Amino acid sequence: MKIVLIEPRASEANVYSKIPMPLLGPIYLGTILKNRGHTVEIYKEDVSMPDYAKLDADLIGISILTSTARRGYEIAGKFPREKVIIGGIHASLLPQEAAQFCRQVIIGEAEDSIVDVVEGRNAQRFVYGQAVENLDRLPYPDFSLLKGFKYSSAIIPVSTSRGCPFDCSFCSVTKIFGRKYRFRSAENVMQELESRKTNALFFCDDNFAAHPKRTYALLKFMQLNKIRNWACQVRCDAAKDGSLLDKMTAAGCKVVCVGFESINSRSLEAYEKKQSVGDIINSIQSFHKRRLKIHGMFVLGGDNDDRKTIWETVRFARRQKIDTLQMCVLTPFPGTKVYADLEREGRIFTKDWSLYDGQHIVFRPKLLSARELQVNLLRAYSKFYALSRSLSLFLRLHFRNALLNLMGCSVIREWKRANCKMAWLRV
Ligand code: B12
Ligand code: SF4
Repeated sequence: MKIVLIEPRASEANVYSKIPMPLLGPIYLGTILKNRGHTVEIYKEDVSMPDYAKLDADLIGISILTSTARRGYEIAGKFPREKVIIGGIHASLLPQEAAQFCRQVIIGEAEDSIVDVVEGRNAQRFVYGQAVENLDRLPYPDFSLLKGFKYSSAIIPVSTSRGCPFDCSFCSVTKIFGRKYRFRSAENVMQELESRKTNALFFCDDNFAAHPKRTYALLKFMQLNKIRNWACQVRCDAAKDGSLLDKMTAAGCKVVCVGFESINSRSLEAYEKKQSVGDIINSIQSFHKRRLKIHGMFVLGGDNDDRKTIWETVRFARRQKIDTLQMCVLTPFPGTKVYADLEREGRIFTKDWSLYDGQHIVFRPKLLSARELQVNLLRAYSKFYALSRSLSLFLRLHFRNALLNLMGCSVIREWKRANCKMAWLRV
């Protein structure tokens, strides 16, 4: 059969727009189907837009996040319904909604059900995918299936684990992958890394260091095999283990992406993040001591945040020399505790999913208006990613950060232009 898998384009410019990294779900599924002898093409619309007028396939599979769901349904509408299946995070959270646009929805992890669905042995409207217990048995994702993807110059995502033992109130991860942390063996990951001829890797695990013993074993392999230039996502508790950070640095880690979430301790508590502002500051010092660059991720707009919190966050990021900054507004993703609370209180004012991208306010905040939050967020971003900061970084010979800051400037400009179309938000 000919199968086409599609990752819909992002709804708007975001801090990652210049980094065309695919979701791994469609690549894993495409690889499994290819290994079964099917002909597979994968499109990530942000990388290569299919010619829909000419696109023909026996089956179209669409992978949706909440922010890309609207576009995903639009794509589904271009094909006869009996040819379309939908999966991914948002479809797993709201399967009834997705089912209106396709013949079948796969809920959750789809590796163990995709073949039966594609080959017609499972025709249920809602297919409940099983969590893959032994991740070592999955094939290594084949990126050659992804149309127009410039592998040699791209940052290649690698997933070494699924699930997260925490359960932050705004996060979708545990709703799909569960709280049980499952991980691949160090040997299995290393074999994948050896097959990847690439300059840059991103471990897209939500919590790369959650199982220290496995992480240490993997880092040892990586150091021995001279793997260089990679980034990962960790919680700030990882920095409490100095020897882990030393090993990460020795094994080629360059950037840590850290969910700091807030410098407002009441917000950290409300998000059930189980970390303190002190932990955040200590971790920044520990990361920087090892020359690890920090991509700091914050969430703004919770019930304890006001206008000042936004500006204090930017000042904090500059003072602490956080290298790149992401400030998402609190977004009530369906299935989360935040969604349940705001929905119960009648504070969600739009269910246009394309606005659920962490950049648009979709609910009424408590201590400031939605407009104030949106406008101040944009201004705060402009302040951080100012042209003058690029210049100053450049003059101090921090070329990487200067370049990233310039990219940030350009994304914020694009984003401001898009927002200016909305009269109520004119800034
Ligand atoms: C890597 C990553 C990114 C990358 C690349 C993302 C991209 N191309 O969209 C970057 C850094 C750019 C990014 C950006 C964003 N991300 Co992001 N990201 C991730 C991360 C960490 C890993 C994704 C991944 O590869 N997972 C592993 C694979 C195996 O899982 P999967 O793709 O979901 O696939 C499985 C199933 O869903 C299903 N499936 C998937 N597709 C399909 C298709 C079909 C047809 C079928 C049948 C089944 C199926 O089967 C797959 C195999 O089991 C996830 C967290 C996570 N654990 O998934 C967050 C996550 C997806 N991101 C999220 C968010 C919010 C965003 C942003 C909106 C904002 C932000 N936080 O920056 C932007 C928007 C991006 C966009 N596309 O518009 C949320 C999404 C929540 C939601 N309800 O939609 C997540 C879940 C994180 C979270 N904490 O909640 N992200
Ligand atoms: S935000 Fe991070 S630590 Fe919290 S539940 Fe989500 S993945 Fe886990």
